[in-house]
Amino acid sequence: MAKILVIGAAGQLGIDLVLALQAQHGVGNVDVSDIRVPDDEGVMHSRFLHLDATDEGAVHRVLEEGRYHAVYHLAAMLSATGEKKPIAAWDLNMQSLFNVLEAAKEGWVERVFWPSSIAVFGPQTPKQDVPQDALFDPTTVYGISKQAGEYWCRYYHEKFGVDVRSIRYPGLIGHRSEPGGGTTDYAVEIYHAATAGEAYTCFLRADQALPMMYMDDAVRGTLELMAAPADRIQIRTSYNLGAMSFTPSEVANGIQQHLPNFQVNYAPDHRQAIAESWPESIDDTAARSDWGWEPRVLLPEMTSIMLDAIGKKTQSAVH
Ligand code: AKB
Repeated sequence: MAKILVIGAAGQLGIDLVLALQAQHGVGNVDVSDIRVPDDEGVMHSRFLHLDATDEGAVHRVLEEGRYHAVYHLAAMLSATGEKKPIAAWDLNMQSLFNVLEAAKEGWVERVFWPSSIAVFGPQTPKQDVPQDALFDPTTVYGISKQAGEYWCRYYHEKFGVDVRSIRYPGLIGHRSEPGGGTTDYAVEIYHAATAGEAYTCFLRADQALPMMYMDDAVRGTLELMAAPADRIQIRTSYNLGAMSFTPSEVANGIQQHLPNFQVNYAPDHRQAIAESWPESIDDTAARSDWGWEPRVLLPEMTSIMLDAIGKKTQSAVH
């Protein structure tokens, strides 16, 4: 069985992706690394390597020794935190990507996955059904780093034959892991507040629509992209991937169908300006036709899944 490494395994996507990779390839074939220990027992069944993704020597040592078939490089600083630490965000997001791309260029890794984001788009991008090659004008350091990273991925593919694949994720919503420093984090926090019987104060406006995706769809899409034959991957920057688009008030209404007393207040903060600069919905025709992408879970089903799963977790923590 081919060996796999996930860099940034302690993050929101990392935890879910590792669990899916373990199920698909066997725990012993998936190594996980991060600068902090992942807060998930299942993830920690894999071999854990303490790794600073910006440390070129350390990353190269691990990849040269590991000879992994695939590396999923997820370490990044997201949009909201990145605005507080712009230079640190740029350094982490770019240096870590170069470290992995260079290792792949050396032939130590066969296939690389690197996440991009809807943050590559900006105020001048159309708001609805953003095409794959829309005008990019990112306003955040995170978005600028993702846009630059996309072109570096394509550069390493075209110049050096590196098999690097990427997805522009919308906001991701899952119940197994906590979000960390993004503008779309409200869409996870709101479910935790609701199941705890608390009111939620949303940091975005009630009517701010954004593209979103249920975590299991995002993980499945990632694995499908990575399993596709190389000649199906026509886009070596990053694929648009859509699922659903909703506003905070639509999520709140959905939750109130299950928990009628749930209350939401709105106190938009600095993240509102970031959200406003992003599109509301995504055209993912290329992903659908190149490698068969199709979302499965939409808002009503996701709401039931999230409330149920977080509720059960809370109950088992109490008992
Ligand atoms: C963020 O909000 O920064 C991320 C993203 C959309 O890439 N969730």
